[in-house]
Amino acid sequence: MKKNISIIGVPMHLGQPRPGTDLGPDAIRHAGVVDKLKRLQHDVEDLGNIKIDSVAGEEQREDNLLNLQSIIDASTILAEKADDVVAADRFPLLFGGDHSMAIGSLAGISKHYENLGVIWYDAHGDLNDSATSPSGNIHGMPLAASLGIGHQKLTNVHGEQPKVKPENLVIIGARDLDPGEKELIKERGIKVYSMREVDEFGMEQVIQETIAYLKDRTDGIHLSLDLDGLDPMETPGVGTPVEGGPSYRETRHALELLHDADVLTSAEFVEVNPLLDDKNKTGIVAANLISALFGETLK
Ligand code: HAR
Ligand code: MN
Ligand code: MN
Ligand code: MN
Repeated sequence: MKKNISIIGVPMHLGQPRPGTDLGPDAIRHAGVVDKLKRLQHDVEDLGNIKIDSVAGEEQREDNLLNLQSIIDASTILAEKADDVVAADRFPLLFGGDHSMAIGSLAGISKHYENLGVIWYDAHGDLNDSATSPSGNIHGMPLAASLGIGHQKLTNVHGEQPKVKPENLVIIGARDLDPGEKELIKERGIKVYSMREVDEFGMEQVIQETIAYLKDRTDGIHLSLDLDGLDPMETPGVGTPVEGGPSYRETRHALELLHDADVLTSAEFVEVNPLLDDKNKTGIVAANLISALFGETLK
């Protein structure tokens, strides 16, 4: 199916302390993704990168939250942009940038859905708040914030309501959850396919079950794919690698299945850090995964 895709680059780096994720969107572009999508017959517009402050000098930290105010400012701008893209009936495709950007993307996109489904493909749960976070890094908190949990400034971006309901969420590939995140998952009944389950059932079944689960209860589905969800042997350009993840092949197959089901209404590819990468391996993997999601087949 031909899609009208609007790319938004989000050079977000404020959600964690390592420099380089601000270069992520351009690293994905340099892997040729726009041409690939055009060759697949999609209508593609690249809106460029949103403007994000570089924090010079003293680190801002408030209530165990690194760069809180700068992240709110960037998230507000991103939410408006993403909202506009959905309002124009186009498919938002976001390139990141650290995962704190999902606060803004989900806030903007969810405005248009009563029950937005979310597939969170990640080694991490990103379900911390300032009390449970071991780091104070907001890239470990976007999913909690989107559920309405955490600092009010984070949960109130682009509207006070929770952006996502816990029953509309599926986490895939988790293998590094903090104690508070595990508690929250139990308490809210969040569906998680940890690596244990991915290994046990296989990616094919995990994705088919995910689609079946979300299809009936949601009116749109957003994919948030953290490149650290994959095994770091294949995506070394990430700030918080965790061994024992799914391969590029398994992940690519997951995205091929999502393409065939034609259920996604928005997507983001995040945590690409070219300064930690090896010859843009991670940017290239991201571009290839995006191509698979939009119908490229390897035959
Ligand atoms: N759970 C840890 C924390 O909150 C590490 C989070 C790492 N986050 C990301 N996004 N890379 O998934 O600090
Ligand atoms: Mn460039
Ligand atoms: Mn993440
Ligand atoms: Mn992660």
